[in-house]
This record gives sequence, C-alpha cells and structure tokens, in this order.
Amino acid sequence: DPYAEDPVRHPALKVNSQRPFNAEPPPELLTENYITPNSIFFTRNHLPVPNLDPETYRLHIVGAPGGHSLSLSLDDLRKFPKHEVTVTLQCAGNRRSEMTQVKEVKGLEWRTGAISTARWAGARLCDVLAQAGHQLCETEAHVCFEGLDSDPTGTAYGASIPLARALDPEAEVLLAYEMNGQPLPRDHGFPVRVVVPGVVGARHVKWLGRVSVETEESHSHWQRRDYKGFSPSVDWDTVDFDSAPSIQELPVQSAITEPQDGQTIESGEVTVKGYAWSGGGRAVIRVDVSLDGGLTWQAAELDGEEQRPRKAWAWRLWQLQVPVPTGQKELNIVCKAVDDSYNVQPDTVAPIWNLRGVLSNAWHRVHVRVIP
Ligand code: MTE
Ligand code: MO
Repeated sequence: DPYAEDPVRHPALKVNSQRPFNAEPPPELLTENYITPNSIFFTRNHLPVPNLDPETYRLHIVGAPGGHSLSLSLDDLRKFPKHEVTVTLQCAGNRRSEMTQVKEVKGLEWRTGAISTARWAGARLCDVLAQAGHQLCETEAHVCFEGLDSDPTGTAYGASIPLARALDPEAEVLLAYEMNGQPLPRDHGFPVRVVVPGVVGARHVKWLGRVSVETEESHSHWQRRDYKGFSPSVDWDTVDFDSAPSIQELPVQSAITEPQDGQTIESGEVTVKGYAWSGGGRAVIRVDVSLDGGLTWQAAELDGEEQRPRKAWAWRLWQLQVPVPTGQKELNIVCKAVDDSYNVQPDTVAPIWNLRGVLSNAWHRVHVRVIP
C-alpha cells in the first residue's frame, strides 16, 4: 500500500478522498481564523505523501547556460534571506460541487473549503535562480517544478509558472520551508514547497525536488492536460487541451460560511459570514450580500488584514449582521465580491460550467428557514 505511510489527519476535516488524501475544513471552522491553523488547512494530494529525510534532502536547481547548477540542502536554503508572506491558496476545483448540480463533471466534489490562508516563510525563488545564473530573457520561458511524490510508474507531480513571475521580486514567489512558524507539515510539502502568491494551487508544487528553466511549459499532465478552462459546450469527445492556456491567476471568488445551506435560524438578527479573494494580487474592494436572492443588497464589513495594492495575496474575511425582515419564513442569502479591477462574479453557474469543474465562482447562495 503506497499510502501506508501517509500522516495522521485532523478528525474535523471533511474527506473527499482517502487515497490520495483530499479534504477540506468545514465552513464554520474555515473562517473562524484569518490564518488557517495548519491542522485544518485544506489538503489536495494527487499521489501518496513521500516520506522525506530532512538531513539528506536536496533541492536540485538546474543552472543557466554558463551559470551553474545547485544542489541545496535545507541549511543551504536557510542561508538565503528569509522572506515571509501571508498567502491564500485556492484549488481550481474549489466549489466544484455546485457545477455538478448543473451537469456531471470529472473531479473531486469540493464544497467551499478548498481554500485556506497561511503565513509562509522561505527563500525567494528569484534569489535562488539568480545564484544559478538565471536572468530575464527576451524569449518566452517557464520555471518548471517537480515534486518528489510519484505514481507507480515513477511519474512525479509537476507544474510551471512563467519565468517573468519567478524573477520578479515583487511577485514574492517562495521556496517555503515554514508554514505559520512551523516546519511544513508532511501533507503540505515537507520539507520544501513552492508558494506562488495570487496563482492557482496547482502551481504551488509540494515536496519540491527539482527546478529548471525551460522554453516551454512543464510537460506534466497537470500543466497540459488538466487545470484549464473550456466553454460549456466542450465535452470529452471534443476537448482540445492544447487550445486553452493553463490556469495561472484565478478569478474573483467569495463564499458564505455562516449560516449554512439548509440550516434553520432564529428570527430577530442574522450574522452572515464568509471569505472573499481574487487572484493576481488584486484586492477585494467590496462584498455585497443579499437576503432576498439578489433583489436588494447590503455591503458586508471587511475584516482581516488590509491588503496591499497589487500584492493582495491573502483573502478578506467578511461579515454582515442584519435584522431578519419580519414575517420572513425563509431567506435566500447570496454573496458576491468585487476586486480592484472591478471584476465581478457571474450570477449563475450554468454559463461557466466546464467539463473539469474548475473556476467555479458564481454568486454563492444559501437557503435557510426562519423559526417564527
Ligand atoms: N504538489 C505535489 N508535489 N503534488 C500534488 O499533488 N497538488 C497541487 C499543489 N501541489 C500537489 C502539489 C494542488 S492541485 C493544490 S490545490 C495544492 O498543492 C494544494 O496544497 P495543500 O495540500 O497544501 O492545500
Ligand atoms: Mo488543486
């Protein structure tokens, strides 16, 4: 059993698949803290968790022509300036279960919890690449990452990001060895993972073994044959994966975590809570909440840390405390966020449905009954 050495997990996690392990925190725990505790941070594994010895661990950085390759121990990596940044990580499949309700899709049934936030620390990828002699070039180039997790045929998890993002110090791409002040937990990439602020979770390669600069994107299945968006009319007979770009920055997203769908609430007052985030460092400027299915709206209060312009890597938690309109037997609560490019979420799922169930970011809707 290749999964026999997988770590023990927190019992509060909602498990979507045991082998490989995929799980999300329940909504009420997800927004209890601005920083998600490591033990309930959502976990997205495609393969068994490798058991790596930090003493013998080496990160291989393929050098530039004329530069030199590096084989870095954990101590070597710690000698680079330590950089710390709070980043929200979201899987492209977050909220896929709502797409399934429109029409069947292929993938794990994530609800609203395939997203979490941590304070990551490590070496900046730009500093490490510079030491290996890499610099910005005029031609298109990509930084390819390979994990030390692999399937029975020996194929490792892999992904890539554009070289320009990797070399931009303002993009704050990390080779992280700490998560919330602790060594990375095994499920989250121990001892070293990539953190790419503002970019889809799939590029944050865990258990990092190898970094190289190539003229093409990673040839990994997960870069080329997955994590791409398509029109609702594209099916498995007609899909042409080469025709769509790989997902990098994600669109604006928000969801309600309290109350939950199907719940019964007291009349009087209701507190609506949730999260909002956008990709590419775009800040959330507003979250609108409706109690009547989208007829009328009120702006929620944004909690959590202020976001830096163009570097809004982490989510905002939000809440709205409002009287329940008298005589109301039920509420159709809706939320939608706006980012600083004035991007908005689509109102329904059907027009953004796609066969892989990714990029599910329609208005989030929750139906509750009111006790008279
Ligand atoms: N890296 C490796 N090596 N193997 C993986 O299966 N999954 C990716 C990414 N990095 C994955 C990986 C995906 S799809 C996501 S969404 C994030 O890791 C999830 O990170 P987390 O488990 O720390 O939440
Ligand atoms: Mo993912």
